[in-house]
Amino acid sequence: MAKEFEPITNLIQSAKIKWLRKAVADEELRSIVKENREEFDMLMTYYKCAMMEMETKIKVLREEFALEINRNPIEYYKTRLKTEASIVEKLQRRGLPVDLKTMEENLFDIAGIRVVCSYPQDVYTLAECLIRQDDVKLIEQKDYIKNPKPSGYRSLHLIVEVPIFLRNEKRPVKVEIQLRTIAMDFWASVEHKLQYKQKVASEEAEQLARELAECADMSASLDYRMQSIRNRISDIEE
Ligand code: 0O2
Repeated sequence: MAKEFEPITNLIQSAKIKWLRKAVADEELRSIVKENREEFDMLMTYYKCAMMEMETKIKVLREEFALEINRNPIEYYKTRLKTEASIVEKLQRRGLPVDLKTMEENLFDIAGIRVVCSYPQDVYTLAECLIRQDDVKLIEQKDYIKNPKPSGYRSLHLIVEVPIFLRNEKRPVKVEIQLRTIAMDFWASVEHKLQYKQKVASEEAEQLARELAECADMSASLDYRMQSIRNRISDIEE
């Protein structure tokens, strides 16, 4: 079945809205952050600590995998904290009030870790290893590998809650984990660049989006083919 592409007028309109929202967000951000600087910084520190907790878990698994199966499913990983402007922009896009309580209750991707694996199987193995740890609580799972986005985007997204241990309290904090293969990561980084190229002519943008969607499908089938070759090699070795 032919894929549906977003009409280019919608894309242009949403780029304009995004720009306007950003301008408003920057202004609103300045006053909100000024009023709540201390509280905001503290909250961001909690997210940073939770991100570090997840990073440690990834590092530990990486070490263990290296010992046990002599092949590391984790190629590389990246951590990131959402910027202040991007937090405000997302709240506004969702029509939510811009305050710290709303931010904490509604945005689950302020702390993020992206883990890149070699094969699709590794993505699920790793996700399972993380979810079954008893201090990790799975809040939400979005499987864009089994159900890719219309753009072609593929990844496994997990929202988890991990405890951080502070001086006088234990606090659960949400972290978004994006797990994907090298091929999915390569595709997402190329496609991400296109999203920010507002000067591309509409026809060209549509053509590029179509080609990218095709590439995503090709890249997915290559991922599974390579995985099957890897499995056959492992069988021979065993
Ligand atoms: P950043 O800088 O990576 O954080 P929303 O964020 O409102 O779209 P939701 O439900 O929070 O909605 O998130 P969703 O769609 O499950 O996942 C959002 C994140 O996944 C994005 O984060 C991207 O990192 C990635 N992503 C999702 N769809 C695409 C896509 O089509 N192309 C690419 N390249 N990445 C995608 P942010 O917040 O956009 O940015």
